[in-house]
Amino acid sequence: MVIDNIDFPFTYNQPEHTTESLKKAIVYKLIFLIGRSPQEASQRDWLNATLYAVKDLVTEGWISTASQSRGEETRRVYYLSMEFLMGRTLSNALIAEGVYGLAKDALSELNVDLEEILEKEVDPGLGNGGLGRLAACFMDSIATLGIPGMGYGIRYEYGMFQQHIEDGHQVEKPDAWLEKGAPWEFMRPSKRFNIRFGGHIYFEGKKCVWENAEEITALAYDQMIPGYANNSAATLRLWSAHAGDRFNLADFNKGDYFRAIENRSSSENVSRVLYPDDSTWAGRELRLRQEYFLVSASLQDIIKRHKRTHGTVANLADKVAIHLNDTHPALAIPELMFILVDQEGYAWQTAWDMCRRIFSYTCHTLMSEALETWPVEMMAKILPRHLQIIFEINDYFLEYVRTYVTTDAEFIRRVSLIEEGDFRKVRMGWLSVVGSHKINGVAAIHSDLMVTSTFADFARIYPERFTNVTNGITPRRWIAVANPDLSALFDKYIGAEWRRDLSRLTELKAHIQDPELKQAIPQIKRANKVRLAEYVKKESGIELDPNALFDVQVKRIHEYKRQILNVLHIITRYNEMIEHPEKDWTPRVFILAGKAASAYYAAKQTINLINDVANVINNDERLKGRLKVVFIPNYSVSLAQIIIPAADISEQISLAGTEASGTSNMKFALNGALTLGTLDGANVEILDNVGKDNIFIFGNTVEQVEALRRNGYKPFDIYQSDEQLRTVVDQITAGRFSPKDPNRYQDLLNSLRYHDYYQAFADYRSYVEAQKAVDEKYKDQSAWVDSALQNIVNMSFFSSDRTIAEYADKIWKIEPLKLDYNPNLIG
Ligand code: CRA
Repeated sequence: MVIDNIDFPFTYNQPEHTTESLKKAIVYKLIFLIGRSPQEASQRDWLNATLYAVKDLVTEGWISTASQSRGEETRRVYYLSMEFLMGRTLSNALIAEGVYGLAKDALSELNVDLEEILEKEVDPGLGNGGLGRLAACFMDSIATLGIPGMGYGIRYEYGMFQQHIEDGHQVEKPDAWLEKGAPWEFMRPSKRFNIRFGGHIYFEGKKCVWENAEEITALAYDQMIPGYANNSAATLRLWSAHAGDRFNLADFNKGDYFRAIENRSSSENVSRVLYPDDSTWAGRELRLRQEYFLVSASLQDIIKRHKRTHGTVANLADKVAIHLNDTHPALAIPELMFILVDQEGYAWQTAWDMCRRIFSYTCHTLMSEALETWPVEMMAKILPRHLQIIFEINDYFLEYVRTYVTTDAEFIRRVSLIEEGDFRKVRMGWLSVVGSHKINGVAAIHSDLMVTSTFADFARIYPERFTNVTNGITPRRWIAVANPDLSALFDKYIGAEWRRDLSRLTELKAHIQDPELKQAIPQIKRANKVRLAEYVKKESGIELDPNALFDVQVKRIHEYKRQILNVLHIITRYNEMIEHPEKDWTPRVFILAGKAASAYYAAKQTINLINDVANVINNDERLKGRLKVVFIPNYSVSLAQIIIPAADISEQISLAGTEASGTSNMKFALNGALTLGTLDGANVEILDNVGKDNIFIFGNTVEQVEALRRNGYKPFDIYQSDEQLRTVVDQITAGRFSPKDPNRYQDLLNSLRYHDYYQAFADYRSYVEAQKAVDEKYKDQSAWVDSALQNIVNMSFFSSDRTIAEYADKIWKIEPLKLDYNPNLIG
């Protein structure tokens, strides 16, 4: 390997790699980095030694890509996100580097089982759900396509809590993921930036001075995201808060050593823990500090990097694109204004033009409770200069609206960046739109709704800014890593290229009638069900029949996702089975998993109900094992990798108009599950791609949902008129599933009977009918396999490589680097 004209004598150049060389590398790491002999090494030691050895392989390509993109002075994108849900590293890296088989053999010669040690790797939960996992898939695609760019996030000391189920309830335990060490990261002691909070501001002429601020240090930790088979890697830089060596000198000098140190730890709180809220907004001061911490550290770094290459910021907007993953990093807009105006001395208008060319923003939800607004008072206290800049942005913006759009006072009030009232608030969504040149939704239906609902006024002001980029998922993790048998089948028919070009899947269409292929699909599914059944047996003791239909809903627990509708149907089915035991019931296993935000009462009640219902059903011998319900605790990326490939049915049953996109729906379909879903989010595009005979669609459309809302929706009427539904609701009310605590679900049921904001009752009947259609179809296995295949071969569109190529082309205006794709590494 040659970097910067230095020829490295010791190289891991893959084509020369052998089992022997990998074995040596692993043992070398074990001895000299971990300090253990092979005789005394634990499974974790072997895992870490392997991780270090593979890290070396990735590092080579990482360093050369970085120097190539520096050399080419290319335009780059910086993806700012409060969440990155990366999942485990090792198996993905082994596949990217083309050495999975070699590593397996090398370890086996050392009497170590690769699959066993893979399971030992911690799964850092630095995200809540879809948004964080999407950011991870995007990093994978950025690396694979060779898009010059970087991700920026926070290195939370505690990620998403560990979920335990005790007596049916969710119990949260802290996730101290760093305690076991983080061999994959590089600490960057020299990459440190001061972050300021509070203090006060004053003007010296036109110049604003910000003084007496509290300061903490942001310290960088880098992770390499290996590109697939291209000898290249992208960087994810995560910031950690450090008090640095700043003590409170006054306390220290008074001899109050303890207080001086105590303050240090409170300033380090900024990166202590991820907020466990999904699609909702917490509104607490620490969160505002976290958001600013991410933004300020990242922007200082971006400017420094840019100056190092270009010597000036004058061309910043030509060379830099910054993407805001939802509004969480929206403070980047006033922060860049602060840098350009206060520090670099640019005129306001010049700085603002640069800002708008640089920023773009993805809106991930239309749920009103997720729209961030910060009290003006809080922002004044923590970020006085930024608040002032936001006011100024607002003045210019409203002047523009009055001049070019309308003078209607009501319109002006609605679009103002400041919400008036007793407590004035800064509207972060509005700020993101005003400061960006492009705003995108995450699925076609969501992007349409975005411009007719939340951002309707802004679509009138800036129609050209709004666009759609439908989400996607990486086929590397979601097929190559998660479903090795299906990967091997693809390889056999269409070669290995699908891993970097999912459109190749269409080539499978030519083989769709091949009896061998048709036979292999259910065999692979069955093997994956056996794998999941073994996990469930080990973790919870429940036996699952792999011949049953596996019906799966795994995602955050949220009212809009309507896990409750799933439960209502499960009980309906249970009642019918007890009433008609003689019928030819298709054996079913209902699998649910997901975390509830710790303060979300209704969601926690739902988990409790699922477990109570599971308990009754799983112990009812009259069912003869033909119905089982399992709630799998502590859903995570690594669990998803076991659960999704084992599903026959993918439940995507949110109320139409509420799930912006969903991404598990894509993972399931690509792994050959049939979707049972509403016309919501990306389900709509899945339907377009797979065709109506290969998906089960039910429920009201967005228009029908809105009409019901307008005309006064009365769930109680449905409860009264639908006998099966009434029976189910009355059973829960009477404590049929919680005999020791019969009133346990009163709140949940009252809310359903009298409000049912997410219209579960309205869709109940059509859902139950759709479930019957599922049973019927499953009886005809050949038709089922045909449909599963139609799902698989029609999923090309949902690759995150397509999504990222669209962002690069339409939004960021960035060309990929020309990387040497190495065909020897694939497979
Ligand atoms: N909760 C949406 O609800 C979407 C992902 C990724 C979400 C999902 O439907 O697939 O984003 N929204 O685009 C969100 O986090 C803040 O909003 C999600 O993950």
